Amino acid sequence: MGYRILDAGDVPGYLGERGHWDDLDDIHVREVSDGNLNHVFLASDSAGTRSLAVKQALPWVRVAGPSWPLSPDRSDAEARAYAQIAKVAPDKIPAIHGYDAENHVLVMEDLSDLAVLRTHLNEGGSYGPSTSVRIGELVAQLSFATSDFGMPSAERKALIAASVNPELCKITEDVVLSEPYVEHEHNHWHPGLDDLAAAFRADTRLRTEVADLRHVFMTSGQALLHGDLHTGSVMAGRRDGAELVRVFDPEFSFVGPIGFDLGLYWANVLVSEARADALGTEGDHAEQLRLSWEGFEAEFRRLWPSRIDTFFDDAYLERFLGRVWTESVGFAGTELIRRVIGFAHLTDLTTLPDPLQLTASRRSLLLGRELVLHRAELTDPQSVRHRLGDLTG
Ligand code: SR1
Ligand code: MG
Repeated sequence: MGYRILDAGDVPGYLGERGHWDDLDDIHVREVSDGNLNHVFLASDSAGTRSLAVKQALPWVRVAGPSWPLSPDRSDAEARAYAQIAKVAPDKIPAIHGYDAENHVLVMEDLSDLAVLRTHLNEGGSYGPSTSVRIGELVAQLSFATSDFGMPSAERKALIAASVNPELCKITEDVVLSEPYVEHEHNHWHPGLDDLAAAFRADTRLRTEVADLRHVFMTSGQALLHGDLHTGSVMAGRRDGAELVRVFDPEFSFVGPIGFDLGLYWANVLVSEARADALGTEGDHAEQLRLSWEGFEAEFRRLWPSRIDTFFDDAYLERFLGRVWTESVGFAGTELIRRVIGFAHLTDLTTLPDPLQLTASRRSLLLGRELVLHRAELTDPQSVRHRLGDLTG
């Protein structure tokens, strides 16, 4: 069924009709669409005292246009994910003021006083002292609450059924977890990477390991995920002197392997490290992997005694965390690889001038392969750091 696709001129009327805005003589709207899929508008009054963000899912991939159709029902997955996160980590997402399922529109808190983490890092900014810890905590809070440790069995089965997100999962299965390893029209890369792109396609060992991770992604229903937790899905900054971290855009959410969320974040901080290293910028981006893992692990361990099924004993927790760690390392590797030779490259790299772009891209690609192939041997953040150091030379 058709629905109303909004442009900036439609937003005041829309917000008025839906009861989100009273004085339609004092509203200014600008489009700030930035991600790959949707339209986003910011509405504010002239005094700057009131503002809202309006996000609408289009029936296609925004950056590709109608030639790549995509069901706008992904907004349901996003609204559902926000509702789940709001139960356990309301301080880590934007406030949601309304969801209009018919028109696939979310009306949310305007976070534009904060910065998109990727943009901030690209501009030479550093992480806040607790940015990555908060991200790790969020993953622990959401995943514990929606796992068999935190949710009664029947309720969880209902969550799994309600949260299936086949079209967006298929995008990930394709663009992250298979296309970079075969010939595909979505793939592209810096010409200086021709040798590595060809080598990756010919590497049967790499392909089998990626197949293993892909199958984990397809079959492991550990907990509700954000599903696309890269540094462009994080806003950070300060309000009233306090550090704030907000995660947004959970439209890829589904019940899957927890390591996918951690791994995506890690890959993106490692790319920001590659950029900083190429530019010779100060900062400890690589340390963010350790901080987010420690935030995750500490919060998961804190929640563990409250688990509802005590057949899962303390020894099982150790095994479980070990598995999440190893899968996170592997997924980080796949995300590094696809962001360099697959679809949806990162501005962290694409805005670098040559030869820095080539150096940083090459390093990210090689690190991605290391993480996929050697994830079982890389047993802690320090070992990942050492592997990174080996590649830096
Ligand atoms: C067609 S969507 C491409 C990418 O954009 C999203 O942000 C996800 O990362 C997806 O893989
Ligand atoms: Mg997104």
